[in-house]
Amino acid sequence: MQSLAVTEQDAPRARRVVRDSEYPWGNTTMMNLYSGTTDPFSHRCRIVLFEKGMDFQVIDVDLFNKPEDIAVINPYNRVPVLVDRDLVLYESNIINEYIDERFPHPQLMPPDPIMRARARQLLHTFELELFSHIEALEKNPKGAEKERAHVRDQLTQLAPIFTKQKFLLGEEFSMLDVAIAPLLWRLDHYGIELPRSAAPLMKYAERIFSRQGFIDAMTPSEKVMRR
Ligand SMILES: N[C@@H](CCC(=O)N[C@@H](CS)C(=O)NCC(=O)O)C(=O)O
Repeated sequence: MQSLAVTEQDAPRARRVVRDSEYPWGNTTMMNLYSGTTDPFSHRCRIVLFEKGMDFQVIDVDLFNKPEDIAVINPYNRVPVLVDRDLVLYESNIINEYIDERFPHPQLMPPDPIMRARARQLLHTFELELFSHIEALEKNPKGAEKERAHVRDQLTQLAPIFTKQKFLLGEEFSMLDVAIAPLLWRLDHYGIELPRSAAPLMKYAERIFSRQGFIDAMTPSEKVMRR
């Protein structure tokens, strides 16, 4: 069995590294996120944790050398997985809504039920239209032409929104921006080139990339994905 211990040199201050003595459950008094170091879904959860700024621990998981323990805590054997005392959660959007409700400041889901329902609907659309293609792009970076073209076209369609507003739901950063940010960060990495008409989208992406929470949430492997 592989050890979950990691030795990242430039881990940000709030990000704690699991030691062998805490293996395999990390620190039982705070939230533990089992997170892939290059995984866009784990990246989403790290962004929310760092935006909230409370105490938590990120346990880095090397997906190329995945510890067998992940299958014990997630029947689908995937990351991210959040362990908060007795609660074990998987699926990035479900994890993120839980963190948002446990630590309401700053609130990332809209407070109004109608807007919240719309936000959930859009999160679902992102999964179907964008993130369902991630596996193909990750597994076959040189191929996957169809998937690359689909993601490019879908993102290009979003661009006009950002001529009118700063973020996906309006003037405030929200869970929708969290959900899409890891993909925007990986566009070069996946070989996705957007047309000139998508310039407002890229300006929006830079706005997200300059947030302290986004910067702190990145692993060293993610930092080098974008030139
Ligand atoms: N829908 C899931 C997707 C999670 C997922 O696909 N995780 C991948 C990494 S991209 C994984 O752990 N795959 C298992 C593996 O690579 O062995 C979520 O949002 O959390």
